[in-house]
Amino acid sequence: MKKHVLFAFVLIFVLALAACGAAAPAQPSGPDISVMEPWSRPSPMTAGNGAVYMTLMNQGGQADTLLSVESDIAESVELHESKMENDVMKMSPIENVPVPAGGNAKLEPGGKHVMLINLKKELVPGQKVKLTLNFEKSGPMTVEAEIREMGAMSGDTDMKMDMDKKN
Ligand SMILES: [Cu+2]
Repeated sequence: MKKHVLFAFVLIFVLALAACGAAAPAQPSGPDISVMEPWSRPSPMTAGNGAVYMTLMNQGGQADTLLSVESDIAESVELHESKMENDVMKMSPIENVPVPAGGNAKLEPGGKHVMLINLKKELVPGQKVKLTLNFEKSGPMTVEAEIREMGAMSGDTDMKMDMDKKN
């Protein structure tokens, strides 16, 4: 009889623990990053280099920052931004890409992009480029960017529309 009572106590204890676990509050709301539609252009765009575009979405309650990108396909990978200067499109390296809480950051033609410097392999349409994105808070995230045929790009029209709006 005593053993039964003890067993009952242990059982209640275990059940209580399980209930606590289930009722524990969710993780504190940090950044919640998802990488939407990463894609690249076939090479050669500019000799030996390539560009990758994507949208970084943050559905979390805290901002995050894309600090760097790594890929085996190129000797080095940089974050760049293109800007029009005296009617000439120029691009320069940027430190990072901030992703606001509950917002997004767009990497797109004519704007910010991931620059693949000195490609080791050709970027062939239909194939994919593996990239590791390093975020300040979310840590590393691996994505595969689809290499899209030049003719099949809807991005170009969007870019022109965006640029018209700014003028
Ligand atoms: Cu660039």
